[in-house]
Amino acid sequence: MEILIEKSDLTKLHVDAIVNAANESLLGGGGVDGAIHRAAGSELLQECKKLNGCPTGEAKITKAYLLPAKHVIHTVGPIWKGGNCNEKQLLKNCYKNSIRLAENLNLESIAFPNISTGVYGFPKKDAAEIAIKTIKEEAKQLKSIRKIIFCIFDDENLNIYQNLL
Ligand code: AR6
Repeated sequence: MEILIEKSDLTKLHVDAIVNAANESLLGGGGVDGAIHRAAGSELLQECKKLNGCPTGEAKITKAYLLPAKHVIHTVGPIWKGGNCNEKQLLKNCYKNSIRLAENLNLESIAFPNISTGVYGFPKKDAAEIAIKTIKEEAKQLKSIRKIIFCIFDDENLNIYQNLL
């Protein structure tokens, strides 16, 4: 079992599943969500329309179409509202539910973006601590997943993850 940090674009990774930091509509948006939909092509949106959205903290899976990954796991991070609206637990749920979904489908590799740390404004260090702690806890129970990548896009998150891992 490997847990890795990789500074790259999530849409370029050859893994069984990439995780999308989506919104509750699952109908696309900016940031990594926009990049994933652009790279996957319009069939991804067609499949997402059939999912009837996704509550914050939960996760749903689709095919990945034109992406090099095999699947996209769409999860919805919390919008940061100051920390008293259950944001930490909801962010934990995103990592937990996404990796369990991948494990239940016998996938072997998964890559996460830094969920909620862009437009949704979650403090980056707190988000990284939650992400790493949750994945390490989950890793103890995993059988099929052999490789977990934290795919990092910006230097601030890269510094934080390098210090924490
Ligand atoms: N590959 C990897 N990481 C990326 C990429 C990429 N191509 N592009 C951005 N990031 P954000 P959120 C990083 O804003 O905060 C969307 O509109 C970025 O540096 O994409 O969860 C959705 O539709 C940041 O660290 O997601 C929602 O409405 C991280 O991805 C809303 O944004 C997350 O930033 C979700 O906000």
